[in-house]
Amino acid sequence: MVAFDQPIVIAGLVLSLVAVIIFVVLSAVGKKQSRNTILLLGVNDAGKTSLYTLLRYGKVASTVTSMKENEGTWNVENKIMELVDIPGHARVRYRYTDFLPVSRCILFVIDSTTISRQVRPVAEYLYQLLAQHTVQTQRTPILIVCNKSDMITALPVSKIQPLLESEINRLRSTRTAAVEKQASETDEQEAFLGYEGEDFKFEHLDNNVEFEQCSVVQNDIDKVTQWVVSV
Ligand SMILES: Nc1nc2c(ncn2[C@@H]2O[C@H](COP(=O)(O)OP(=O)(O)O)[C@@H](O)[C@H]2O)c(=O)[nH]1
Ligand SMILES: [Mg+2]
Repeated sequence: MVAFDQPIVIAGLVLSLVAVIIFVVLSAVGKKQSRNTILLLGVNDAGKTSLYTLLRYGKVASTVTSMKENEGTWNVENKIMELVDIPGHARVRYRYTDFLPVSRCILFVIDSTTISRQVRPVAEYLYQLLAQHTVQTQRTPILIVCNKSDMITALPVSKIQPLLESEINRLRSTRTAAVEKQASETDEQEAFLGYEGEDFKFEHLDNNVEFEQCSVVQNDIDKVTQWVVSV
């Protein structure tokens, strides 16, 4: 029989409670701090590896198409971040999902000069990313980096954003129809992106999704750096 009215027992209970609270708080803080990875995603040729090199080494270097991810540290404003450049090839890009739990933010790089022609594969990649459970629950901030703004053929952000929104809208309607057809076979249902009954808009998402244009070859990436530091 335990005597709950004895001071020593009460003190013991209080101490264990305090220990549990401290443990819970510390592990929550630790989890947040451990999210210092910045993911560089996007289809092939967008400029991910060029941006990775520029951020890490401060200079542009020629890149080679690789099937392996690049990983390394980046010191910015006294913070040490982990940069991960995931190859855009459809067969290997799924590996980015391993990094989502530790991702602080995502730089989704697109080539502004080819986006009109490439909007379908780019929107498919982006859709898949936005529908990830971890991206939704952690509300991972995403910057759509509209690269190659030095080229005369580069589309401005004001055109790129609505282009992607209408393509995601199209993808969403075909996917919803497909999911409804299969609903009886699988329980797993993909979260609906945006508001039902309304055309898709990035601002309907819980995530902070922003756009910036930049030129990696001209070392014009200040807006990208500022965004990373601010989120
Ligand atoms: N004009 C222009 N070309 C760029 C820029 N950034 C990258 N590139 C070129 O785009 C090509 C693909 O770059 P890369 O970094 O390998 O793309 P990745 O496949 O996304 O890693 C290379 O030829 C780069 O030199 C840019 O800002 N402007
Ligand atoms: Mg690359």
